[in-house]
Amino acid sequence: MSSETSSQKRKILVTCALPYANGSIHLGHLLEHIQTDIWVRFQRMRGNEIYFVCADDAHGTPIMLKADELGINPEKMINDVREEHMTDFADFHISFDNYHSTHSDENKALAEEIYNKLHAKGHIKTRIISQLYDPEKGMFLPDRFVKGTCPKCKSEDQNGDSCDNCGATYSPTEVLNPRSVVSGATPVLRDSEHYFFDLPAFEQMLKDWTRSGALQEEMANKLAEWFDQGLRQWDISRDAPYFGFEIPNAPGKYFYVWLDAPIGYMGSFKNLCDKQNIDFDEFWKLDSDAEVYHFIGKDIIYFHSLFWPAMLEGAGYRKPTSVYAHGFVTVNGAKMSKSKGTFIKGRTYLDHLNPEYLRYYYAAKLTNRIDDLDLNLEDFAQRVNSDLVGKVVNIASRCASFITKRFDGMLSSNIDDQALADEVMNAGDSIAANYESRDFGRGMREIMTLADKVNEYIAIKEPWQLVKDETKQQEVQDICSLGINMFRTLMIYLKPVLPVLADSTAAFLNDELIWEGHKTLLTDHKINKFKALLQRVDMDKVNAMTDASKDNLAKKETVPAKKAKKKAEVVSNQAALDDPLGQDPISPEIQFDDFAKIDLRIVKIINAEHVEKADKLIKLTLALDSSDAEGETRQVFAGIKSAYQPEELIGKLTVMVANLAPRKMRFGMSEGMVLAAGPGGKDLWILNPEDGAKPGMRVK
Ligand code: NOT
Ligand code: ZN
Repeated sequence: MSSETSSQKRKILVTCALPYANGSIHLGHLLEHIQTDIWVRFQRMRGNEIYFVCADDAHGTPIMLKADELGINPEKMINDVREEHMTDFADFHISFDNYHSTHSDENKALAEEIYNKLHAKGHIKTRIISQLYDPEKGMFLPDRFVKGTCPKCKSEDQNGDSCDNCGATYSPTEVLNPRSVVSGATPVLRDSEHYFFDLPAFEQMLKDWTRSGALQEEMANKLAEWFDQGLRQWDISRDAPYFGFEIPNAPGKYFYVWLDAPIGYMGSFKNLCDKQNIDFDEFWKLDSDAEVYHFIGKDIIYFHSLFWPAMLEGAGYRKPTSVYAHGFVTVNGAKMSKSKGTFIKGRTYLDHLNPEYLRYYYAAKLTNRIDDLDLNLEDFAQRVNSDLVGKVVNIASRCASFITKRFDGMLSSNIDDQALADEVMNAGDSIAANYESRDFGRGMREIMTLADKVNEYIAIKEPWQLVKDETKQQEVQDICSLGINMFRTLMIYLKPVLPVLADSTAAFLNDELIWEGHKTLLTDHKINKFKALLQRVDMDKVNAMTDASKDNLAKKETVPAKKAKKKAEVVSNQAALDDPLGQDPISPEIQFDDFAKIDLRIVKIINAEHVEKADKLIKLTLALDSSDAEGETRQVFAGIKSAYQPEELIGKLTVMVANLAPRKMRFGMSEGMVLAAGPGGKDLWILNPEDGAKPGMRVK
């Protein structure tokens, strides 16, 4: 797009997903906000006109009920939470131009306008649906607020939409002995008219958009699968009581939270435009030449790549230039866990550690793909210490004192090693390209390789030896001046990631570290006294942070918080189903008889395949009693893709539960369960076909 020499300034609007206004910011949210912020800061440094907006996502049933529990009105709650979110983000140096709320006048006006346009064009349909209703609380119940007995296996206390015991999925109206999670009352079926957005009408446009090349490859593939399954009309209304915006000309009906959430991007931008006299339409009109990007997590691709572009198209607005999805954060190889203290809130992190450590670590591990990112806390400390303290800042600390003590802070006018200087200065284009394409990890590696070279240069020249020789003083000044200059260039490259370190570097060097500065060197230039720029990561503080994350939950639990947690668990059950590796505490004790019922067999994996749309699952064909496909086989979906690729598994042995009742999963029948050992992530092992184990053997 833009090259370093082009004077064409781009107009860019960037958003990241809107956090819900009923919970704290945690390290998972921060991956996205840090990723986006680095990209935005880079674009700003390059002189582009860029606006970075976000907001709290303030509507919906969970927010309404949470405020209820706290005994405050939802407006008060969402204001408090928004304040908290803004402080957290500011402390991680997320440089929003505006942070608004979806519960705002701008958003209400835009949501109504977009809805009215869709309605006028015939894209809104209505039909009556039957839904469970809580007669005590006087409200319709979302699926996740119903519990009861599984209609298939009859196990009690299951979710309204799926069973943890047998894996069945069903509609909440099929649940036996249903009860409302909100009041405990028995729900009744009630009819209600709902409003639907006619998504299928936009199929061709969406297909064209998908093929336009603006989307990540994995995202385009997902979309292709959704097109194969057929698009369906989208239910955009909810009945009162609901915390949200009432639908025009439909008393008692409210916009579903996901209808006005993406419009919230526009609402926040509109609010900014009004404050700063920016032309909103320049960015959103149909033939706009501005660029619009949404950074999101992989769980909300459907909303951003189907509903949102279709709504914009139907209402006569331009579509996003692109939607960039990232994967989830795991900590120490597993899903963030409250019991292990790895469910870490942003605030808890800030209480113990410097936010720039996390910014760098995320940058160093980010790619432009939708892979999950593991925050391994040991590796985090080691990486930050070795790269930032040991490589980059080390250059300055090795050179600075000679310059200030012996040469009155003056950098030399000679360039001691032009080839080295050129190599570091010329890397700018390629580092810029990695920022532009969001391949931050690659960019960080490039910078660290240069830092290694500079350190090597200093080590070979040994200015601390030369300084002892009165005739070598000029050399010492030249070497250390080049060192300081190279440190400066590297800090220009790192500025989007480490804005605070860059600021203290700027003060030390009397230089602003603008992007174009990477092409020049400071000669005959006075610098200031060097002060320690960055502390090493102290593992004790990391441990204190995880300890505090455990405490957070154990100590402060009030009764409403416990109730809320119960609900959160209901909500997270589906996620747990998707993540069979989620690390749990020891399960309730069972009797020997229960154990004896489990038939464990050694089986041979005779086929293994990727499962479309399932990031963690592999479809296995297991031979039960012989090593080939002629005997009895079982098909099992196993969540071991973090550790193995399908092709590595064929021919290996594993232990399976052979008498587990078959479970219908989203992807097909699973006829058993395979066992693997390890903490999770890449560290997970199945058996190797050595040591005399044979398929069919019983495990004792
Ligand atoms: N609050 C949502 C979430 O998953 C994100 C909303 C993003 C805005 O945390 N929307 N769209 N489309
Ligand atoms: Zn069941």
